[in-house]
Amino acid sequence: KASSQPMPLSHNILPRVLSFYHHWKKIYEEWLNAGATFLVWFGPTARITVSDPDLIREIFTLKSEFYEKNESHPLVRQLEGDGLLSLKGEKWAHHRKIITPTFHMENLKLLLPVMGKSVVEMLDKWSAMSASGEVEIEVSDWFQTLTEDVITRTAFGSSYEDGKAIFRLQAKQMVIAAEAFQKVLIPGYRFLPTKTNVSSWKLDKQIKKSLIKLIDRRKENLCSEMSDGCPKDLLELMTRARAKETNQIRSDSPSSPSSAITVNDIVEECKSFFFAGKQTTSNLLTWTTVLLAMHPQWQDLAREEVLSVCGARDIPTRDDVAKLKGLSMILNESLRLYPPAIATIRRAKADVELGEYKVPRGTELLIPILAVHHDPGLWGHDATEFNPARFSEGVAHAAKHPMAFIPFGLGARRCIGQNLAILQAKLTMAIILQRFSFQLAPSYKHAPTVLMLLYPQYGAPITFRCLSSQ
Ligand code: MNH
Repeated sequence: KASSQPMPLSHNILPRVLSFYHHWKKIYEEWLNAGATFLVWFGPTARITVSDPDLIREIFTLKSEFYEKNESHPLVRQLEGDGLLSLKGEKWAHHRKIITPTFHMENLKLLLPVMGKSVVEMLDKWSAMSASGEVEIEVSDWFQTLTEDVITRTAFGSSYEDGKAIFRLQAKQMVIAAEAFQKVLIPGYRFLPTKTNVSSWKLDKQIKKSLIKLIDRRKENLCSEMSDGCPKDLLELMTRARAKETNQIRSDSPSSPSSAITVNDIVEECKSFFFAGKQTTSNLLTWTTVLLAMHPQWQDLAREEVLSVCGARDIPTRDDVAKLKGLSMILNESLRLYPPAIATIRRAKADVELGEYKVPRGTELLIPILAVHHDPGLWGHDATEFNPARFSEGVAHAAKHPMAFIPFGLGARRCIGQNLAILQAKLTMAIILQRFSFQLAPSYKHAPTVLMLLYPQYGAPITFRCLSSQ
C-alpha cells in the first residue's frame, strides 16, 4: 500500500544519534513508503515488519503465548533498567501484579491536586516571564520537568524529596549511558573501565545505596493495613511485597521462590518507571501543544470546552477532566500522528503461523506503530492530516479496524501508565488553555525525528499570550 503523503521527516539526523538508529531511520522511511508486511535482515536476525491490524491482533492478543519481548541492547537496558518494561515470564507477571494498583484510577485521583499544583507553578513562572503579556517558551524542556515531578510522586509518594534526589542521580546516569551508546559497536565496551563506565557504575552504587536507605525506612513505617490514607506508590507496594516474601522464606520454606522480590528488583523498577514515564508523556504534551498551535480553530474549541466545564476553578477536578471529551479527541489525534513510542518488537518463541505466513522460531516481528497510524488504507485519504473529529465516535470506531490505534501497545503487556499519562496530559492542557492562547514561534521548524522516541528535532518554541492581560 503506497502512502500518498509521507509525514515530513527531518533528514539531517544528528551525528549524536546512535548508529543503531541510522538503521532504524532507514526502516522507518521504508514503512512510510511501504506500509505493508515485509522482511528485512537485522544483522543475522530475520525481522518482519507487520502493519496489518489483523496480524497485530494475533501477535498481541489471540496468539500472544507464541511471542515474547526481545532483549533490548545491554546499553538500552542500562537506561531502562530490568523492570517491567523488559522483564519476561513469571517474574514479569509477579511484578506486574504487585505494581498494577499504583495505576488504579482511585489511586491516581489522589495525585490530581498535586499534579495540578505542579502545572500551576509552571504556568505562574510563564506568566511572570511574559512582561508584555507574551512569552516564547521552549515547551519540551518545561514539560520534562513537569512529568519528572509527577513520576517521582507516583514512584515515591510521601518520600518525594528523597525520591527526587535519587531520580536526579538517574537522570545523570542516563546522560552518561546515552554517551556510551555511541560506542555501542565496540565489543565488550560496557565492561571496560573507561571514564564514562566508571562514573556510571559509581552512580549506580549511589542510587542503590540511597534506595536501600529509603526502603529500610519504609519497612519500619509500613502502614499496618493498606488503608485509603496510605499512598499506593511503587515503593510502598514493592517494599510491602518484599517484606511479606522475606518473612515467608525465613519462617516456612527453605527454598526461596524464584520470583521473590529483591532490593535490586525495586531499584530496577524505579529505573524503568523513570525511563518509561518521563519522556513519553512530555512528548505527548509537546506534540499536542504544537498541533493546537498549528490549528487555532481546534485550540479555540478546546478552550471553550474547558471554560464551560471548569468555570473559574483553577485546578480542574476529576469530574471536570472526565467531561473534557473534545480534549480527549485531540490527545488521541496527537497520539495517532505523533506516537511517542514509534514501534515495538516481539520474537516468535516457536514456529508459528501468522495469518497466511509461516514464521520460524526466533524471527523478530516489528510492529511499526507510527506507520499503522498513518496508513491511508485504515484512516482514509486524510490519514496524515490533523482531524480530532475522527475520534468522535470513540477510539474503536476511529479507523476501519479497531486495532489501528495502538499508541500504548496492546494485550497483556500494554502500557501500565496509560491512565496516568492521559490524566496528566488532560489536566495540563486544560490549565494551559484556561490561561493562555498560543501559536508557533517564528523560529519553530517542524522536524519530527526519532531518538528512541519521536521528538521535535529542533525543539518546540511556542509563543504564549496571557488571556487575563487582554
Ligand atoms: Mn508506557 C509499556 C507507550 C507512558 C510505564 N508504554 C508501554 C508500551 C507502549 C507504551 C507502546 C508497550 C511496549 C511494548 O508492547 O513493547 N507509555 C507509552 C506512551 C506513554 C506512556 C505513548 C505516554 C504518552 N508508560 C507511561 C508512563 C509510565 C509507563 C507514564 C509510568 C510508569 N509503559 C510503562 C511500563 C510498560 C509500558 C512499565 C511495560 C508494561 C509491561 O510490559 O508490563
